[in-house]
Amino acid sequence: MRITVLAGGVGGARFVRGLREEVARRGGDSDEITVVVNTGDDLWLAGVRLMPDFDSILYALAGVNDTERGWGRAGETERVAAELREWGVGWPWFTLGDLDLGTHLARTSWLREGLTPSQVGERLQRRWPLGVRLIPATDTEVDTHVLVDVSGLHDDPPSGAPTRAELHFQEWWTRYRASLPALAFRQRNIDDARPAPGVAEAIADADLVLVAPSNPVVSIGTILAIPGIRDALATTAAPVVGVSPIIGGRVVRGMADACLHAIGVETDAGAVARHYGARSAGGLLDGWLVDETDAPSADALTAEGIASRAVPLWMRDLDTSATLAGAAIDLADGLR
Ligand code: GDP
Ligand code: FO1
Ligand code: CA
Repeated sequence: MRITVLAGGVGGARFVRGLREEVARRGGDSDEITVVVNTGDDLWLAGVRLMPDFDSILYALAGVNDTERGWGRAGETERVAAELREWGVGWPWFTLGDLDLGTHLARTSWLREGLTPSQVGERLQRRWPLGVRLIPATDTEVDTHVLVDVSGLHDDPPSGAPTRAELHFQEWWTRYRASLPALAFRQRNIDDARPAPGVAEAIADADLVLVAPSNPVVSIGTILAIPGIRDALATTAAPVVGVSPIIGGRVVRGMADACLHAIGVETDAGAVARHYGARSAGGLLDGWLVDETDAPSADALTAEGIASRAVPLWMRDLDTSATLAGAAIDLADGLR
């Protein structure tokens, strides 16, 4: 069975690890799993290109990730980062670990040789036998920027000082921990972006499309904003089943609630499903998994055209992640 997953970083990585495991347990071929990865978090910093969500999934599937922090490599050291701080290069609040920098240097070197980001992604995957295929959603640089209200940043701002600023998503997220009120998210160059080679085909030719429990705004939202991807999702013969990143009205980790608030969507599993919309009504989803604590919303959503089931959504370890992925496969089977 060919399965294509839309995914962001940590939520995406945990889900895909579970999916790879579940497909293997069912005797299937995990080589038939394609992961379309968000590229909105990407940035140039200290002369190198970072692709944080791609790297989070790459490292997690390779088993070399830092499971505590959720990003970067296990056993990391930060000697180069300390030097960069001395030189005043990069951002002092954004740490480039030594092992991780090796990845960024390799990527940047290949980009300089003329490879596209998706070709670079292919090379990075050759190092570890991931068993699944990762593709960045687009080869165009669509770095997300956040329009923020900075009026509360200083106690006594000079009169006439601007009240708004546009920051790279990473500055808003890591420096300000999403605490500056976000007014809008903008992906640079998004109108000129195209899906990376293989992305539209992976959606069109899939037997099942899964939407990982990833940030609905800056991870999944960015993938969906790439011209051509929504069309591919609307026309694929495969069922499209999503998993809620919200459990009992709260994000499991991170600050996705600040992103949802900015676009006027409640932090609620049902509200996120309605934001994605029923495929039968021009939206994204045929099916949706909510946590058992949100069971009442599953019945309401099913009545609205999004077949929903309540199952345990906490991915505590490989086993619970695999069981969750299995529930998504089973829900899709019931829709065929
Ligand atoms: P990021 O790019 O690292 O922010 O990761 P993603 O965009 O892939 O996913 C972030 C989302 O994953 C957050 O909104 C979390 O609520 C969600 N998430 C993390 N762990 C779990 C989990 O165990 N279960 C579910 N359902 N969602 C989770
Ligand atoms: N997140 C942080 O909170 N602080 C950091 O210093 C940091 C460095 C970093 C370096 C490389 C990388 O791939 C990711 C990194 N992250 C860091 C995670 C990242 O900023 C975000 O959590 C994601 O982009 C949001 O999905
Ligand atoms: Ca991300």
